[in-house]
Order: sequence, then C-alpha cells, then structure tokens
Amino acid sequence: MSHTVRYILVIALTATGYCSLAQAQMDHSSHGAATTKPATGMADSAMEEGVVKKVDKNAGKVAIAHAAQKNGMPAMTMVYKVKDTVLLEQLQAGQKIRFVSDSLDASMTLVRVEQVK
Ligand SMILES: [Cu+2]
Repeated sequence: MSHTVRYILVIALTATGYCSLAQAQMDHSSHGAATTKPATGMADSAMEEGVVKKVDKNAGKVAIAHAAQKNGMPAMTMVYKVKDTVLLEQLQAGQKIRFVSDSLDASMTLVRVEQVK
C-alpha cells in the first residue's frame, strides 16, 4: 500500500514540474519577443483589448495602447505591423478594438481585429 502511494506521488510531482516549466516558457516568449513564434492555433484564444492611437498607412504600422494582458503584460502602447491592407484601411485613431497579434518576420503583426462598440 505505501509503495503504491509513493509511486502516485512521484507521478504527481513530475507532472507539476513539467507544467510549471511550460508555463514559464510561455510567459517568457508570449509578448514582444522578436525571435519566437507562438504556436499556431494559440492566436484565436488570445484576443487582446486596446485603443488605436495612430495609424501609419504608408509604413503599414499602427500604434495600439493595449490593456493589461492575461499573461502578465502591463498596459502599454506598442507598434504593430499590419500586412493586410484591407485591415489597415479600416483602422482609425481612437477606435476601441480587440485584436490578435503574432510575431511574424521578427516583429509584432496584427492578424485579426474586431471593433468594440
Ligand atoms: Cu505590450
């Protein structure tokens, strides 16, 4: 009986150690890290809230003041690339949005935007 209990405890400890390691790596690479790409499929569950501060259509960039994020990022203003010209045309300073970003080509890029009314 005590042998079985110890065996289960070892499994539990191993699983916990693995999870916290994965968590730490996620936090580290989750935002603004130019060289890491989030796993595909993560984007949809990671809508962030923000306000468009400035749109630079010539450069294909937009500055967004985003709210504090679930991953621990405090609120701040960041510049994102916008590759989709249709999306870029829709953006205006002052808009409240929910958005998904991805680190493509070593810079944060907007991949999806929803307007918040
Ligand atoms: Cu940020």
